[in-house]
Amino acid sequence: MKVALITGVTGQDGAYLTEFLLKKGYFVHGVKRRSSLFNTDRIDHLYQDQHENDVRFKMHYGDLTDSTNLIRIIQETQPDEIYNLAAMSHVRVSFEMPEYTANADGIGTLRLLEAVRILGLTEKTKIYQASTSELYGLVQAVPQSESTPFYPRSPYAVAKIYAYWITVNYREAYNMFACNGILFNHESPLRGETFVTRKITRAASKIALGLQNCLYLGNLSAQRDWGHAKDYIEAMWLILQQEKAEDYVIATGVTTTVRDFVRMAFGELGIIVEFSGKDEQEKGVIIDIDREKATQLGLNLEALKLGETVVRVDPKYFRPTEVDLLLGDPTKSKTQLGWEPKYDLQALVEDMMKSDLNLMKKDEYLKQGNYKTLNYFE
Ligand code: NDP
Ligand code: GDR
Repeated sequence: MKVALITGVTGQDGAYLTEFLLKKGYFVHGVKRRSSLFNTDRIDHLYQDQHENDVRFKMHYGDLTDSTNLIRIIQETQPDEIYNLAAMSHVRVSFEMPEYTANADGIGTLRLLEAVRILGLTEKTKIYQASTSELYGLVQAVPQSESTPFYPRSPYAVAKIYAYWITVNYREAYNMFACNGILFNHESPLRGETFVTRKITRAASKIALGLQNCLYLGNLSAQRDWGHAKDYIEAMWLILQQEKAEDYVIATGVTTTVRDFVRMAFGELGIIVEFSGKDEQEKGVIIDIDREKATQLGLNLEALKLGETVVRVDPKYFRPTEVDLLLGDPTKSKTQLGWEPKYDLQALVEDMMKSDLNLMKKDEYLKQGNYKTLNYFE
């Protein structure tokens, strides 16, 4: 039985990857941080009673900032494959926590590579490093491929560029099977609530149910190449199944503005939103409602009014330095890995909207019964 170790197992990608590897027959070890509240929501459905016989999923307390802990976990688990997904992954927050981000995302990767080397596992253990399209940062060329120069624009991206190069260096210096997946933005119903797509799908659902009046966003003109996390975790696995360790871009090859993502999300509910105004004064207004669809979906038609402003700009969400345009060229991954995404953007938005509308309906129900409802911190 193959053994995988996943850091960041409690995150969006960790959850999908765990499910994927368990289905493939792997034994999966996950590294999770100690927290004062349960932080395993995304993987609770995969939990197995540890006293049963055929347990294939085990969790270990750990942190990318703690070398000895990583060495112990790797020694105990002797993994064939390590997927290093753990990171302080929010770009805007990295401006507020630059030192921690460098430590966890940058040096954390070094700690992991060094642990494998110290333990003499360089021939046995393959390593996947979660690299990112944020490395491209300030646009040098589009579409962005494996040979496009990097120009990071945030403490997060700078930390990840260290992780990228130290992975390449350990591959070259110690002949390790260590690879970078340069993944463009990927989303899903499990996406963290403060990333822009999930913030939009949650808010559109709440507005349609009369639970929120307006959605406040930052830069509406930013363009992202958005795919579905379920497709992207499969690429991670494929990268480690190749004969030779290499780095790959994983992307859809289509880019869209935040503004258009908002339109598509509301569009799923039969609500047509149009934008007017410039910069901080820009706003999104309801210009049409498909009442039949809205009724079918159980929306609150009394709360939805033509001419109502449902999106505004709040400059607090602007970043000190922004990444304006990401558009990936997935030619290498398609030809070499045979990777083909199943979801396009429309299918992704549909999946997220369906899930969040259901979630918000449950929340409305709980609210009516005076039970504890979801957290709304941004
Ligand atoms: P999430 O933010 O959903 O998950 C991050 C995971 O890392 C969580 O399990 C988190 O734990 C854990 N973590 C954070 N800090 C530490 C630490 N110091 N030690 C151990 N664990 C830690 O990210 P995603 O699943 O979206 O992304 C996975 C990886 O891929 C990340 O490295 C991200 O930077 C990278 N990436 C993501 C892309 C995307 O579009 N999603 C695109 C390109 C790269 P907890 O649950 O306790 O917070
Ligand atoms: P990103 O994702 O920074 O690309 O990093 P995010 O969804 O946070 O932002 C995408 C774009 O939307 C703009 N934006 C807003 N963003 C947020 N979060 N909140 C807002 O209100 C808002 N308004 C506009 C942003 O300015 C940005 O241009 C993600 C993370 O998953 C990283 O870990 C990963 O490496 C990259 O994707 C690829």
